Amino acid sequence: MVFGVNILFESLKKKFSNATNKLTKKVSDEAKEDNNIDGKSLNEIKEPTNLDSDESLKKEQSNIDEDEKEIVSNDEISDDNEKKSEKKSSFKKWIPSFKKKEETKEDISSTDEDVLVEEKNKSIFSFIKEKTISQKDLKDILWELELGLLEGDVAIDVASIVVESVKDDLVGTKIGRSDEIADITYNALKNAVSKIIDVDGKKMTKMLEEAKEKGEPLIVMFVGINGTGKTTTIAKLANYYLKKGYTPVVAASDTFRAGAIEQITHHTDNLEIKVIKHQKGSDPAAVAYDAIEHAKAKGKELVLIDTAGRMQTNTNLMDEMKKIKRIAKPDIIIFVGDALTGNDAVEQATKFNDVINIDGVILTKADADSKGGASLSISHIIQKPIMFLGMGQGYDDIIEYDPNWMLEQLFS
Ligand SMILES: Nc1nc2c(ncn2[C@@H]2O[C@H](COP(=O)(O)OP(=O)(O)OP(=O)(O)O)[C@@H](O)[C@H]2O)c(=O)[nH]1
Ligand SMILES: [Mg+2]
Repeated sequence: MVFGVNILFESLKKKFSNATNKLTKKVSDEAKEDNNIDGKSLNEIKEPTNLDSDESLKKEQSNIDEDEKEIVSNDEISDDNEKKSEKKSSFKKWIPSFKKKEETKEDISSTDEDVLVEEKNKSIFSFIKEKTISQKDLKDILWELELGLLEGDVAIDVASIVVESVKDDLVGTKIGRSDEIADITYNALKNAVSKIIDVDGKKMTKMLEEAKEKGEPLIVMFVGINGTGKTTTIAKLANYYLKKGYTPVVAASDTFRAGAIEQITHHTDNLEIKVIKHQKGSDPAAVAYDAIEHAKAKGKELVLIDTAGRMQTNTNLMDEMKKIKRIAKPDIIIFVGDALTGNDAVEQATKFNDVINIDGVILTKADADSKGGASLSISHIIQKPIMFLGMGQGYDDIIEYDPNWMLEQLFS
C-alpha cells in the first residue's frame, strides 16, 4: 500500500506535541519557582555549566566540604577514605549544598555512601516539594490548544471535549518529579482523544461472516455528496473482500450521472466481478433490487450498491435515496465523505444521518489529509463509527479503521 508522502494528520500531530511541550514547560517553570529555596532556584541547580568556572567550582566545593563535616559529625559516617574519594568525583562538585543538608539531617542513618550518591543524583532531576497543577497553570495553553484544534478543522464540540478532558485529568494532579510532567500531559491528551475516536457500532467484516453463515448476502449501500469517492471505495471494498474469499456483486444504482455506469463497469471488469446495470435514467431502486436477487440466486455473499452523489440540500434526490433504502433494505448504510473537506464532511454526515440513519462512515483521501479534523470529529458527532479509511486511488488503498491505529498515528 502506498501512502505517498507521510503527511497523514501532520497538523494535528504537531498541535498535540506543541501542547504537550508547552504544558510541560509551564508546569515545570512554575514548580521551579515554587521550589526556589535560599535564593537558589532549580534552574540554577540543573545547569552545571553555571558552575563550570573555577570560582564557582571552588565555592561549591567549599560548600560541600562544609556539608561533609556536618555529615560526619551528625551522622557518624566513619569511612574516611571512601568519603575522600567520593569528594573528588566531578559529580559532587555541583551537588547543591542545601539539598544535601536536607537529606543529611533527615535520612542518613546508615553509612552506605552509594545510597547517598544515588539520592543526590535523583534530587537534581526532582522537585524539592510536590507541585499540584492548577487551573491557572493550564488556562492559556488549553486556550491555545482549542484554537489549534479548530484551525485543524476539528468540530467545535469535539475541540471543547478534548480540552475539558485534558483539564479534568490534569488539574489537581500532583507532580513529584519534573521528568514526569511530559508523560502526564501526553497521557492526558491521548486519553482525551481516545474517548473521542472510539465509537461503537456495526462491523462490516463481522457482519459479512455472520451473513455467510446464514446463507444470505450482506447488503451494503453507499451514500454521500458528489465526488467524495463512493464508486472508487466500492471497487476497493470489492477487491478487499474478494481477497478474503467472498464473492461480491455490484449494483450500478447511480443511473443519474453521465458516465457513472461506465465508470463502475470499468472497475468490475478489472476485478472480474459481476455488475448489475440498467439504462441511464432508470430507477436506481430497481437496479439494487435486481442485484440482491442475483446474489441470492447465485449464492454471492456481498451486494455493494453504488448511488449517485447528491447534495444534502436536494430534497428530491434525498427522497430518491430513501426509496432505494426502502426497496433494498440494506444491512449497512455507509456515508462516504472526503476527509479533505473537514467540517463540511461532518456536516454532510450529520444531514445524511438525519435523513436515512447511516450505520457508519468511510473517509476517503485520508492519504492527502494533513489536518485530520474530520477523522477526529466525525464519529463522535454522529455517534457512528468510521469503518474504513481511503488511503489512495489504487484498489489496495483502503484500511479497516481501528481507533488504536489512529491514536498511534496522532501520538507517534
Ligand atoms: N487520493 C485519493 N483519491 C481518491 C480516494 N478515493 C477516491 N479518490 C478519487 O476521488 C475522485 C472521485 O472518486 P469517485 O469514486 O468517482 O467519487 P464518487 O463519490 O463516486 O463521485 P460521484 O459518483 O460523482 O458522486 C476520483 O478521482 C478518485 O480516484 C482516496 O482515498 N484517495
Ligand atoms: Mg460515483
